[in-house]
Amino acid sequence: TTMAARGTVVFPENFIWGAATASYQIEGAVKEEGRGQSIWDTFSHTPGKVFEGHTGDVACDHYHRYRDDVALMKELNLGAYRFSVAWPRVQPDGQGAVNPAGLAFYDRLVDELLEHEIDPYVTLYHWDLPQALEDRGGWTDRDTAYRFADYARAVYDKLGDRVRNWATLNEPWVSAFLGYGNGVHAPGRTAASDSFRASHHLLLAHGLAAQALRAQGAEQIMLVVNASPVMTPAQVHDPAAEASEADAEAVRRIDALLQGQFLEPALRGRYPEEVLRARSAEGGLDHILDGDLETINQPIDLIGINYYNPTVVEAGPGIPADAAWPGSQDVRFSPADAPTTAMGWPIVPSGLSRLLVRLSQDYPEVGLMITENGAAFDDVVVDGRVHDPGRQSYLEGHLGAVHNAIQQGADVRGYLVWSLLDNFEWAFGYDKRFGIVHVDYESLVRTPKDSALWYKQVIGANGW
Ligand code: GBH
Repeated sequence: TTMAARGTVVFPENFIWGAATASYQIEGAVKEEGRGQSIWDTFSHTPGKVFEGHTGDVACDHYHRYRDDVALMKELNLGAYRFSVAWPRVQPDGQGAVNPAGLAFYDRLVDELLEHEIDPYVTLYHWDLPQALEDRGGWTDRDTAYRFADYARAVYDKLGDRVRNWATLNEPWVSAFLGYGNGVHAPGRTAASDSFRASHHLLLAHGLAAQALRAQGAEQIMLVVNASPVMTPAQVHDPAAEASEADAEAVRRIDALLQGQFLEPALRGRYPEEVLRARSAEGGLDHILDGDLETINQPIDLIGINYYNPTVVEAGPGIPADAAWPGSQDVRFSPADAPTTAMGWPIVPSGLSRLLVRLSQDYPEVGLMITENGAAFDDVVVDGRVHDPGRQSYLEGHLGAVHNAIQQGADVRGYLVWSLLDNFEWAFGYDKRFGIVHVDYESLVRTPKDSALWYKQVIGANGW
């Protein structure tokens, strides 16, 4: 039963409330029921790549505990749950016959969610590429995009009768530029030209998969991006602060590389000028074939927004170019004047309002969905309770920012907190905890944190 909020922050009637996770970060069971190896298995088992050699071998053991986890979601009032499908469970080598046992897991999970009246949001790719495909070039190889569309079709064949919401890729910027640019993520390759090739082939994969999903009858299709408003240091607290022409140019260029590079091809069928220029300087444009932009530009219904913090830049020499940002040679990435989370990321809720208002203006034909927002903090565990005031205030601030954006006219349909559970935080292993539910990695016991109990109330009241 839903009670209207008594306070001032009341969300629209059909606002969707939920939480998100990703396969490699929570499932474990990496060798079970025919699952093939992914690039993250290889990477996490390579010494020196992940904090203290942590791997996803066991993670939260969600593969075996999904029933309890769904019950927990229900207890927390969640109306939606975003999870990802591990491609190597479905196709151990990334192509060819499907592995029925692997697909059956997601089949059971979807049924369990629906029985609890929780709407599933399926992400087809959250970074666990089959290693066999990486061995043939991974995302730098054009063929991977076609293999992805086949895989998307196979997953839809199994789940499409019950799943309405489909995301193709999670954060293609991260896959391309951390995976093939600075090498902080799997597969750990480090060439600017490879990162741009990967980025284009990821987009092609998105377009081909969106086409396939639509043809099979998918109701809502989305692309999920790590969107971040780009601004100068002065604009963090004053959006109207003047910027020099050089600073404004740095802002435009990073904005184009971060989100224009993905949203413009997907929604407008073109690459921003800044991106074409950077690509020309780093390996050329020969991997962009005639017709690709038409394929990439498929009608979609929603943009999924993963927001954590703003990106603060100014023009400036003297900072060595980060390999994650080819094309940013004369841009300085600056700290924001703001408190930070345990990741060292600045806490700037107003950045989320600004981002949502702008994206809704730029792309009025699609809705927006917050597919991830949340924070890592050092929680305090006492007598069976987990106190996380930092996370609760982060969530309250950012939900307030979402509400504010909606009042300014942004078409925001829902909010999924990252993350349901503490989990394998990629290169940081289990050292950083993003969950609203604490996981004891020895006993694997789950304990809702104070922030989860607060979130449950907010959902129940549709605000506060
Ligand atoms: C999301 O990505 C992921 O989807 C999720 O799996 C993950 O657990 C969660 O966030 C928390 O990290 O300028 O090169 O230093 C994170 C998005 C984008 C955040 C890049 C860090 C810094 C890039 N990330 N950003 S860089």
